[in-house]
This record gives sequence, structure tokens and C-alpha cells, in this order.
Amino acid sequence: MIKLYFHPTPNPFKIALYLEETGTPYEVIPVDTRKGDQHTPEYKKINPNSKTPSIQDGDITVFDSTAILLYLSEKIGKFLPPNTPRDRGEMHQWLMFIATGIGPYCGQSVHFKHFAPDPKEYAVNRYDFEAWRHWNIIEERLSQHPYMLGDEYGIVDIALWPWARMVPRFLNENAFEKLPNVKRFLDEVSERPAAKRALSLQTLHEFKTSLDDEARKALFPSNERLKTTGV
Ligand SMILES: N[C@@H](CCC(=O)N[C@@H](CS)C(=O)NCC(=O)O)C(=O)O
Repeated sequence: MIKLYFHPTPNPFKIALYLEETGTPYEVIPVDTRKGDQHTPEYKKINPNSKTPSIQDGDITVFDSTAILLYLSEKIGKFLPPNTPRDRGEMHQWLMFIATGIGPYCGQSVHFKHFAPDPKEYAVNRYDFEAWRHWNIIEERLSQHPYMLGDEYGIVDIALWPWARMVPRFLNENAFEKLPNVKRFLDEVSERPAAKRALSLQTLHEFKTSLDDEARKALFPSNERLKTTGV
């Protein structure tokens, strides 16, 4: 059975949703990133990047959510667009846009708004601007099509859904007023039984929620260098 190394955050939820949508049996292995589980030598053998998610499928190990989505969808053969260069090119471009744009810019935006020391206006402005710019591109796309690749729900929507859930946190609590099609998409996908099952994984394990010293050390290892040598 597939083992899913999981934390209830956007990238792992992509994989939970795919597995739930396809009815693939899997076992959830909690990785409590606020306790530093991602940095243990055992976990680094599975994911040298010390992040979640990762999967083990027999003797095959795959890390990075986009790589895992592609691995699973090629293996299982569901939620992929037709196998034409045009359709697959479109799929890859949006998957990469989410992986390299939506995820990192939203992550950095939240980091600089809520966790970085002052002065931080420059960084907050840069990342908030970029996070909005990326979501406006998704909004435009979803104003033209019900789903990211057109009329059918598929792998790109699965990759987008967990990020769309967090838009009020990434941008601001009124952001959906400016992103009505992202909201429409989110509401629709969240109603899918598979999405509800995926979300219920967050209650399977009591993940640490406090951001104490242990959590900061685990999540922001770059701060440790500042304490010693500076930059
Ligand atoms: N490119 C990676 C990014 C993974 C990632 O950043 N995962 C976050 C959760 S969404 C994580 O594990 N954070 C813990 C940490 O940074 O230590 C992927 O798509 O899997």
C-alpha cells in the first residue's frame, strides 16, 4: 500500500486529494514539521529536501508534490488530459505555474507578513504583489473555463485546490471579492466527497500548532545562521 508522508498543509493535500479521488488505498504517516520530523535522518532518506509530502510505493520513493502527482497519474491513468503534445503541454505549464509561482510566492508572502523581523516593507510589498499577480492569472483562467484545463476537472485542479483554500490567509480576508472565479472553483471542489475525505486527514493525528522555539527552529532554519555568523 502507498505510504503518504503527510502534514496538513497545501502540498501534501494535493496528494491526499488525488489518492482520494482515485480511490487508491494509502496509509498516512504524519510528519509533524513543527516538531522537526522533516529533519530526521530517517525522513531525509525519503525526502532529501526535508519537506512534505513524500510517498513510498513498494520500493519506489518519490518526493515533491508535483513529481508525486505526475508519478501517480501516470501510474493510475486518471485525471490526466488527453495524451497529445498540446494537452500535456498545457497541463505541465499550469502544474509548474502552481509549483514554482503560487506556492513559493504565497509562502514567502505569509512569511514576510507574519514572521520576519523589521524592517520588512520591501519584502512584504514584493511578495504580496507577486502572490496577487499569480492569483489574478488563475482568476483570469478560471473566468474563461470552469476548470484549469477547460471543461473537465483534473490533475491541475487537484494541485490548485489546497492553495485556493488558503487565499484569505495568503492575500487578505476579503481577497475573494476580487477573485470570484477562484472562490467559485474552491467552493465547487470543496464539495467533492474526495476533498472532504482529504481534509479529514488533519484530524487523524494531533499535529503541533504552536509556533514556539522548537517550531521556529524546524521551519526557519536560516534564522539559526543569523544567530551565529550573520549573513
Ligand atoms: N516543492 C515542494 C515543497 C514542499 C513544501 O514546501 N512543503 C511544506 C508543506 S506545504 C513543508 O513541508 N514545510 C516544512 C518546512 O519547510 O520545514 C513540494 O511541492 O512538495
